[in-house]
Amino acid sequence: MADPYYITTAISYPNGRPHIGHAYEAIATDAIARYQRQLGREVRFQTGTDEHGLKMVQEARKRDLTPRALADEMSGYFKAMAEKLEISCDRFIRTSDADHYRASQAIWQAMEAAGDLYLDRYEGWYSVRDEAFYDEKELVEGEGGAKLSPQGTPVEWTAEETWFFRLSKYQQPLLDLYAAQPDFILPEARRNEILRFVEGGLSDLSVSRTSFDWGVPVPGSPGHVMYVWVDALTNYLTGVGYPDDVELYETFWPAHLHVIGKDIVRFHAVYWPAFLMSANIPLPRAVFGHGFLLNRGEKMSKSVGNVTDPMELADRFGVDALRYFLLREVSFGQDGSYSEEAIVTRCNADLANNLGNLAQRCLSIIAKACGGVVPEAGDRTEAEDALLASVAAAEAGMHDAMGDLALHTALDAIWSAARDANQYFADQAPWSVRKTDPARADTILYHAADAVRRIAILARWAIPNGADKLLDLLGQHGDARCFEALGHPLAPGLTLPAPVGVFPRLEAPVEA
Ligand code: ME8
Repeated sequence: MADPYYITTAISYPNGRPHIGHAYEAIATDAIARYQRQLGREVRFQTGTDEHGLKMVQEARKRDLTPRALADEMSGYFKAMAEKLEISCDRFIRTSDADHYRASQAIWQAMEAAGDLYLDRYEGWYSVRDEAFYDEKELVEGEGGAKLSPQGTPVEWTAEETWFFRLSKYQQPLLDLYAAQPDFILPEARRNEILRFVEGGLSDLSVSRTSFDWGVPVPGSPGHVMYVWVDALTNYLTGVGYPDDVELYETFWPAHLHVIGKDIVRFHAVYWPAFLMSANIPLPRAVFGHGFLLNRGEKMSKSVGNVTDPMELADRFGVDALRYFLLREVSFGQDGSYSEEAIVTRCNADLANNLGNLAQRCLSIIAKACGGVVPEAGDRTEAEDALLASVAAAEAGMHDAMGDLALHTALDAIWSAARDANQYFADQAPWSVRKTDPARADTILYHAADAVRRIAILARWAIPNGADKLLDLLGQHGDARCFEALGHPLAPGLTLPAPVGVFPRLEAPVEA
């Protein structure tokens, strides 16, 4: 396999259980990783947990646990979620892993060797919730005159001796980077925010802490642990063997895409490339800041009590339904809203009534009327030509959309062919044609089955379970599930297993 591709999610803070925003990011990134695999690329996909920092220390204290015990427990939930949601990661990294300490210390030493780290006293505002330092000018006023970060989180005054990173030195190199690589920050709106921020000037960044010890020790500086974002961002390098596994590193670094949420674009598009420039490490090709998921249009928060457990949704509606809904309904890059009713409506329309119904009807007739063997196709009529053209247009539309990371548009293109295939089947009515012209009925059944096969291959990166079940029912294995297989027709004469329903109808939630 050639053409390596490295993609990552952000790593989540395991200071609580995963919520649907975490699930969304993992699903979207997984969809892109699977798409790239179906193209035949050698993909490496990493996700995991970000376990150091003050936020973890404080939450552990509240629960009377050590930070490590808290991380062990909660990281387990994130791992279980990844498994349940069919997240096809090659590594689930924990920043408490030993090789991650090694990588973080190596990048630190490289930045130090470049003359970019110096010891000084830090005095300024810190938000534990964001694990971020803010300039006075960035703060906003909250209720009762309280000072809040631009994200609306509380800030506290901190004063301690820390190591500083010469971020100010990288203002111009960063602006040059954004100009030379307009696709470095995606989508465009996020790029503009970052441009404005960097053009406004960059202060040096405090990159170590002495007031707690839950972090990666700063090499040669007892009492200092690294600022959590220095080690967190380095996870992307750890996962490809930096600094020891040269072969893995050279195969996959620089990363093709870091998928993250819109609230942490600054860390990925400013700090991260600056650290890498300093350490003389090539930069990732792109950072995509997706939108936030809102519960019925409202921000999720523990106090409002509308934080949804993604595992419950997956149990209730099925993994494919949850994945399909999130990928189809949210414009990738923008905020999106979800509700149980919306999941039911969307999935019943597109999965149960459309693709699932077509597959079920077509395969049952093949089972009954053709002895479960894919029939021979006779001469094509205009109807078959139109169906084939619709599926070919879906394929082209999907690739175009995926080139722009417009996952929702890619699915829309595929489902336009699914609608056409359903219409074809209803119009051609093979069950009634069979009575007068069995050869023509065979042709219709063949083309309907081939359309299902093609649509399942096209949609497999989004709904891996259901698509694979359809492809099982169509006798398609292994390589026959990659996009390359779209270049070949379905083989007549293939004996198929007994058909079963693939996408169950979902029940609407009962009003409380
Ligand atoms: O930020 N909708 O961790 P995190 C969509 N550890 N995405 C959401 C979301 C929502 N409602 N809420 C959060 C961190 N996210 C750091 C990252 S990376 C080196 C370190 C996204 O657990 C969020 O934007 O707060 C981020 O990309 C990811 O979930 C983890 O968030």
